[in-house]
Amino acid sequence: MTTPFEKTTTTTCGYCGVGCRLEAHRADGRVVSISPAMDGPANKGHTCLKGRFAHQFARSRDRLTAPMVRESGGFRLASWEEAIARITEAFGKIKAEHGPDAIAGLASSRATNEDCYAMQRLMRAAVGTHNIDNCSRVCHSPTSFALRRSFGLSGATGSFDDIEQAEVALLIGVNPTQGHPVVGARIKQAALKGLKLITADPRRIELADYGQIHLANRPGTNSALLLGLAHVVIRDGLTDQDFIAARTDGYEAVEELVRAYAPQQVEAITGVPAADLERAAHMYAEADRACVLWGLGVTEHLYGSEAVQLICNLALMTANVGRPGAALLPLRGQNNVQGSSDMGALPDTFTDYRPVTDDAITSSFEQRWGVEMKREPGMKIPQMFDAAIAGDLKAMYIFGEDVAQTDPDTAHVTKALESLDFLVCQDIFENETTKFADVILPASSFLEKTGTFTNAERRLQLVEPGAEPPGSAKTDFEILTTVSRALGHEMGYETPSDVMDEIAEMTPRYAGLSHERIGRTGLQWPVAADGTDTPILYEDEFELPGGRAHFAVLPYKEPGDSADDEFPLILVTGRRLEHYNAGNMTRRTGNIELLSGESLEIHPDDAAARGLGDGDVVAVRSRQGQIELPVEVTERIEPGHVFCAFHFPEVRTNLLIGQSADINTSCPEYKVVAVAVDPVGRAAQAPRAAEETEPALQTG
Ligand SMILES: Nc1nc2c(c(=O)[nH]1)N[C@H]1C(S)=C(S)[C@@H](COP(=O)(O)OP(=O)(O)OC[C@H]3O[C@@H](n4cnc5c(=O)[nH]c(N)nc54)[C@H](O)[C@@H]3O)O[C@H]1N2
Ligand SMILES: Nc1nc2c(c(=O)[nH]1)N[C@H]1C(S)=C(S)[C@@H](COP(=O)(O)OP(=O)(O)OC[C@H]3O[C@@H](n4cnc5c(=O)[nH]c(N)nc54)[C@H](O)[C@@H]3O)O[C@H]1N2
Ligand code: SF4
Ligand SMILES: [Mo]
Repeated sequence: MTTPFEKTTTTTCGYCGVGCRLEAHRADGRVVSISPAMDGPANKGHTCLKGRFAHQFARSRDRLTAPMVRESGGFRLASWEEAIARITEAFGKIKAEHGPDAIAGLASSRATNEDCYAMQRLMRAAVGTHNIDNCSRVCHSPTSFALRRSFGLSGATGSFDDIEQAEVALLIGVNPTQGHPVVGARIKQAALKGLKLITADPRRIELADYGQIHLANRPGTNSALLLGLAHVVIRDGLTDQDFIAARTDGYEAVEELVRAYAPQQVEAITGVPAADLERAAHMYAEADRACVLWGLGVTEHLYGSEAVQLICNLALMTANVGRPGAALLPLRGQNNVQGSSDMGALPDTFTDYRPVTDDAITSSFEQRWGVEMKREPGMKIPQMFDAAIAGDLKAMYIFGEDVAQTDPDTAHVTKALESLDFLVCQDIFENETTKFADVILPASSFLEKTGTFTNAERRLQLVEPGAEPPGSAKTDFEILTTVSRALGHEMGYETPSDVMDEIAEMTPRYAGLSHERIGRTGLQWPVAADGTDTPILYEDEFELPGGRAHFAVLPYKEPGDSADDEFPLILVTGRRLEHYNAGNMTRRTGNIELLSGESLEIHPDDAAARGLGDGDVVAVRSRQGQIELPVEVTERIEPGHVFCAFHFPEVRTNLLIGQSADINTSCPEYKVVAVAVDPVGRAAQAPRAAEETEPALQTG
């Protein structure tokens, strides 16, 4: 049986940074089914259960379909004119009384490059402040910082295709079969064909079963592990001295530093048996082509950015960078978190990470936009919340981010949002954050807009609409350009393609980008004026002075929190296959039947010590706050540790997370929280659904 679709549009998945190319099939004016595009360079004809099935959210009755404004403690529907007038009035008053820096904005890493560029322009040119940030702050900002320090550019050095070309892959603090399932599947396939895998994770992730060596290091000890690997590589003469001499600086000091990290010493810190560390170092360094993949298990730590620099060290000393099959692949999280940062939705940089402190750069944007701007960076997200509580920040414009659920220290975030005089939220659903809004603007989902996303391989791919936004909702592009015009700054774009043309004009490394050139298969930046793109970075030179990469000399330091008598277990937070971040989208699809609530994973020994069985409800208490949820007793997790996700607003996981954050980038230490776990009662049923219900999701 064939379904009579009205139309099929090829687009790019709006969930994760893999960037699968999809065919969206339309009937009755709506996207009713999705299938993989066979020529997608990242997915090669595959998708995961989110990309393929989790599009019902777009048709959900809960979608925002008209603007809403606050009135006598609640919300009422409003016209676009009234909603926008409230924004211009409030922003105008605050600017007049307190200056433009009393206003801040957040761009959405779920939205397109064009939307994010328009958002940073709105804040910089229409409002007049560099107070603009995006959620890469709480995700891979340490990766960006470290790659720029060590190699020069903020992006993966190669492509997913390098996975199949590698002999060995080291996966550290990343769980691709859950977070990036299509890449997870590619790794599995490659492993079955001979790719050797080393996994490093306190939990035994699924890919450990496909690998040769699993290193179950304690949370927060990655740096010690990486220094230990470097110790063995150097001690056993496995370095590439020609590469080090020709292309790098600073190696001698690293040789000196790693002497203190002999395998026995590293075992004492990390819990990883010395013999396993030795084997892993040899496997990685003896391979002709080795990749490293990492994720939040590396970045969301007090010294996350330093750990990424130590990954770069390891690749440099073995010459595993700048060649096919030898790539550093940070698995960036959201569909466009690479792009939102590339586009300058950051308080300190314009497009391509060029600093606002650089007079020539800022002048060029001043001329283009006809405004004047400061040469000092604006506030990062945590500084915005602190400033709101201190009374210095009066208004925020939050575009596609649910900070009241996903940012750390929920009590602090909600206090900050309450402290604001005025909050605008632009989203596709009401969420925990919109509860604090004064104006809510109804936007479009990725299935209803035109533009581009940049995936974790630096690849820009087209997004094309399969349907119209519901009701009087508008595309993010239309909303942002209209608000900017109302604030007195005409951006002058007719379509998102015009935005891309400006990005290319203003950014030498993106000079050859245009929607037309991006076409069906995408382009990986840098893109030269003639359209040549760059699947592999640094083949000849690094993008640092003299073209040389930089070794970092960074000793191991302890994580910000540690277990003690009162808080004897370490909580690691992360994600689950069925749900996505704040869950606002996946909770409104059939995925809710696959997983309807959160549970705390606990090892059988720790459960027995507390008299806990599957489904028992516990109170989890940290130095910061307390939540309640049922337990799942499992050997997936090591004794002494517990794990839960943050996809369900009723659980409020982030009440437990404190203010501790990466020293260089303020990325929260989501991965190490000392907690006490005590029984409070017995639940009727553990939330994980017993049956396999996936077929029920096939609506198309
Ligand atoms: N299904 C689904 N997919 C998603 C998302 C989602 O919510 N749901 N979110 C997207 C986003 S925004 C992101 S950023 C990515 C994240 O994807 P990943 O980077 O894979 O993120 P996590 O699963 O949070 O953490 C990865 C692993 O780090 C481990 N870990 C924790 N602490 C340490 C440590 O100190 N050392 C080591 N070596 N490992 C540690 C955890 O046990 C976990 O298995 O996923 C994206 N994809
Ligand atoms: N405890 C704990 N907390 C974490 C993490 C963790 O590992 N542990 N991980 C952190 C990480 S890595 C991340 S990236 C953050 C993610 O945190 P968020 O960015 O807050 O989460 P998302 O669910 O990705 O998306 C936010 C909002 O975007 C809206 N949205 C989606 N598409 C569009 C669109 O096209 N237009 C508009 N206007 N809105 C849209 C959704 O409805 C949703 O409300 O969470 C962080 N929080
Ligand atoms: S792997 Fe990521 S990009 Fe691909 S379909 Fe799944 S969520 Fe979408
Ligand atoms: Mo993320």
